[in-house]
Amino acid sequence: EKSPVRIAVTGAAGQIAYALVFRIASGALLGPDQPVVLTLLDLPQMQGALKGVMMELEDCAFPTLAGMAATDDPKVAFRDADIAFLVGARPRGKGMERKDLLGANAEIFTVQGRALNEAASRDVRVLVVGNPANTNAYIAMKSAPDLSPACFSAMIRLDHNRAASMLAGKAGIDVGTIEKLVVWGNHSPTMYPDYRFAESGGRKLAAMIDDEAWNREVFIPTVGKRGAAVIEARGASSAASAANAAIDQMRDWVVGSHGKWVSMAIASDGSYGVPEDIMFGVPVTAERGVVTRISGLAMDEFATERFAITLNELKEERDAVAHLLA
Ligand code: NAX
Repeated sequence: EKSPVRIAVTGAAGQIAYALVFRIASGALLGPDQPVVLTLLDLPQMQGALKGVMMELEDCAFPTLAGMAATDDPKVAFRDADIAFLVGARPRGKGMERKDLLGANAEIFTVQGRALNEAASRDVRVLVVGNPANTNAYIAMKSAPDLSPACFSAMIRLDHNRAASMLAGKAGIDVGTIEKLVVWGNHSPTMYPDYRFAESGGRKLAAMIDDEAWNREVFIPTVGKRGAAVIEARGASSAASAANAAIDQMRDWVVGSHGKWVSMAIASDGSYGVPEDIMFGVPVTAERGVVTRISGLAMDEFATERFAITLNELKEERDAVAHLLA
């Protein structure tokens, strides 16, 4: 019998968590032989709703769910955590400027970073989903000096999955056959989904599609605005697909991507000219918690331009929160 893996989920009474925690508990993250213990964090006023989520988890009778607890204290939530999904965040309120949003979230992710630093397993793997995800992850990482920067990543997998599905439709291929797709940069409409290197069954997608106008005028903007399109259609933001992407990114990270390129936002080591520590979406492979960046990919003129747009946004976000980290 394997010992349980301790998994913390924040924003656990929210809509993404409502799709996420049941899949984690069912074994969709770590497999049917790996018991998990869930600790669910949300605000004090959400503890009642959280109790309801726990009642439903109980009613699923998942054999892999070895235990669970709810709390409003980050230090309790992250105690000995092996894995943490930071989903909860302050949403943008009416009349709130981007600066205010960054500030409000900086506060949350400073507190949570410190709590991780103090209480989590030294090998914890932290995936930040709550927006602005890249900069929130940067703040959590900077607030956890005793943990390796490699413990932190931000979610760009939903954008990656959205891009893959759209490419599969356009090229008339099965989505599962797509390899070497990249989404660069920030999880925001500035992200750069890039299929210049992508292949299916050994054939280049760029050759199969061969339509640069479609790339620039349809594909990139549609992927970038997909979140808004879902809100428009559903009357609520992406939840099940976001939870699915969180499972995908964490599973590939801690179990392995088996040589397949996946996009992850990780702390920059300076490659591709991204200043160190900025959480930037890059192609990686991963095996048992160790991420290897795919480096040295060529940039043409258009790619350079797109890359700079999303990088500049992340630099601005970093600079806007710098005074809060001192
Ligand atoms: P909900 O508003 O349904 O749930 C958020 C939950 O977080 C609430 O229960 C709230 O009480 C809780 N919360 C707020 N502050 C907290 C704190 N300091 N500690 C613990 N819990 C706290 O939002 P939901 O739809 O679940 O979305 C969650 C976050 O994911 C949002 O920030 C959203 O913007 C972001 N997203 C990120 C995506 C990505 O690809 N990176 C895509 C989907 C999603 O938009």
